[in-house]
Amino acid sequence: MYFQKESTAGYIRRSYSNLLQFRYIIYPLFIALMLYKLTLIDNRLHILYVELSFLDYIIAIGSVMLVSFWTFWLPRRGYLVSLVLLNFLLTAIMYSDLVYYRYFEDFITVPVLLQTGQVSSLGESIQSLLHWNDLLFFIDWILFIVYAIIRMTLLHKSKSTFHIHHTPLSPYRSVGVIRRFSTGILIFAIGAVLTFAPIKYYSETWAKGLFDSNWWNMSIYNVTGLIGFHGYDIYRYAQEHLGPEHQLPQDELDSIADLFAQKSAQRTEPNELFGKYKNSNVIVIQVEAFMNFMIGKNINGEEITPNFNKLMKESMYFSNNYHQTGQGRTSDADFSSHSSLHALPTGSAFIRYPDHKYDMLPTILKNHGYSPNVFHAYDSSFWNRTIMYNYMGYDRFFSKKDYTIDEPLGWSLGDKSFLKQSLDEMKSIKQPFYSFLITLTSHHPYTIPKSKQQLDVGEFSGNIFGNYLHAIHYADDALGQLAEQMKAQGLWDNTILVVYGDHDNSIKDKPYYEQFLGKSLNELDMEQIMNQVPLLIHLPDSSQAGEYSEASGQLDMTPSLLHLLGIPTESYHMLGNNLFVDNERFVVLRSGAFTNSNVFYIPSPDGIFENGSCYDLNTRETTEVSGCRVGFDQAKLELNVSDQVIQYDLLSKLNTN
Ligand code: GP9
Ligand code: MN
Repeated sequence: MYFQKESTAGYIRRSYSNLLQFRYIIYPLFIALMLYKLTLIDNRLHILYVELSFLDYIIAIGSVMLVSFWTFWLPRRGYLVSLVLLNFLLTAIMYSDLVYYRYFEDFITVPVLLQTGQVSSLGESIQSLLHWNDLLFFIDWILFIVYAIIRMTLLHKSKSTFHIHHTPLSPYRSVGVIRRFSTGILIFAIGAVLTFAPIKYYSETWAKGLFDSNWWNMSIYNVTGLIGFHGYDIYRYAQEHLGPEHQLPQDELDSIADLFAQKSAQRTEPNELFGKYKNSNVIVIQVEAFMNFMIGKNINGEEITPNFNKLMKESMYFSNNYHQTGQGRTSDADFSSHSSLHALPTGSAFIRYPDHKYDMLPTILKNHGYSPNVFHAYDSSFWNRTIMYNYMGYDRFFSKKDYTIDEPLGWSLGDKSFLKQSLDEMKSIKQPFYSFLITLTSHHPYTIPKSKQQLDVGEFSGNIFGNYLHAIHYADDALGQLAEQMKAQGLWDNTILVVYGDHDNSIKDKPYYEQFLGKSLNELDMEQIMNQVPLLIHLPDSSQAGEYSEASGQLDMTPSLLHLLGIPTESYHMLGNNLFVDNERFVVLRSGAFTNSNVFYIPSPDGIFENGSCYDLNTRETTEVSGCRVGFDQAKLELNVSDQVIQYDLLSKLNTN
């Protein structure tokens, strides 16, 4: 007989040494691998001020233990398989985060996952975001799979010699189960201490208040690490959506109402422009990735945006205008421009809270006799548009299915045909109308066919920056045709035309811009380049034409248009400036950066005020950071109020006058 009776002590000794060999060698290996990958991702992210410290490693070890402690509860084969699967899962999460970050400068969060259509539609873009040396993330997979196969084969063979000990009736088996169970609990407890003790320490010292009023996921990551960030994100989402209805204390509601009253007073001034264009049609074109740095610029003697430059001569051109978008990109630009509220710190308001109450331009105009329509030749579900546009009060959303795809280009229909077909549609829309058009051809990664590349981009030929210039040149051509068609259709003299860019182009490499502009650029230059988008307003009589260099932003569009149309805004809850009154402007970006006419504050990724840079706009050099303190607090207040309004649906609760 091959099995003999074994003493309890002997069994425990043997099972203990098995565990030592098996679990306690494999497990540290698993943790080491995860640490390696977390370090790798942190290096690849290149976030300023965010570097892994000793305590961050402790948090990382703790959080890996927290997500893996339960594997100890499984028998050895299940244990091994689940560690392999966990490795796969965590690697997939980390790597997806990295790719997503390269494009959006943020991590994948629950709200973003609810936009899976979004991520898969990026298609070609995603490919250009994958780098060869990313393979370093996956080298262990092959080794691990080979190891697992060998290990399992060996286990299979050896199992027959031990099978007597695995019968359910064996008293020794329960000893093993208890040991496994208690080891799992111990790992969980150690993991919890290693994770939460340093986070608690951080949040009571330099990261104080971060979890109460976060406006940037990078700051959370800086405290919690990547696994902790995802844990927090899931917790935050569950709290927002599954918990009881949030009740803000009355004094907080009062201070929110105060801020809106203050903003309302600042934007209200019945000057000669108020109502000057009452009942004019309004056409707003939101141009994809249309940035300000190349407006008026040449490459090899050719203008990049000749049509926009021409339009500028008879329009108001706001040359210090900012996009205020966050993770929701195009949808954020749309949201902020129409609601005069800030984009959310995480995800897109279009997706997270489409059903909440906002004072939106299309609804307001509809109530004043306008026909509001929106045009975008792409799948209507993207950015949850179908649902959101319904709530925004549009009569109709003309999406991809409403267009003849006679100029297939990039993601969908080329801008030229898109703008032409949209204007054709407007012939049958009752005037006055409000038409909002979103272009798409100049979308990342900007590869348009050679036949459509009209510029000589010289040294940028074949790279993404050169492709960007080509795509913008094409979009500009489409704008030129639109202006001509408006004239031909008799719309030029009774329509306010607004053109602005939605956000940056996601090309962050400074050398491209230095090469293009022919000068070296400092932090302030780059911050402005990446956040400035052109804004052009053509008034029906071409009046007020000229360059306006005072700061402005997307939140300003709705209050400003309402002023021109003579619609009082006192009762609306808007945070933007009115560009047609003489008032000091304050523009806050979603990152917490802000500017007025004197300073530009660039926050630090760790969220600490003192680590940010306060630039004096006269010298364009940094000045004492304390000079930005008041603005910093105001920016934070405005972002917080906006977030609360959106998240807690406050406009449906606030008194509307
Ligand atoms: C797609 C378009 C692109 O409909 O709005 O969105 P983006 O990727 O720029 O947010
Ligand atoms: Mn966009």
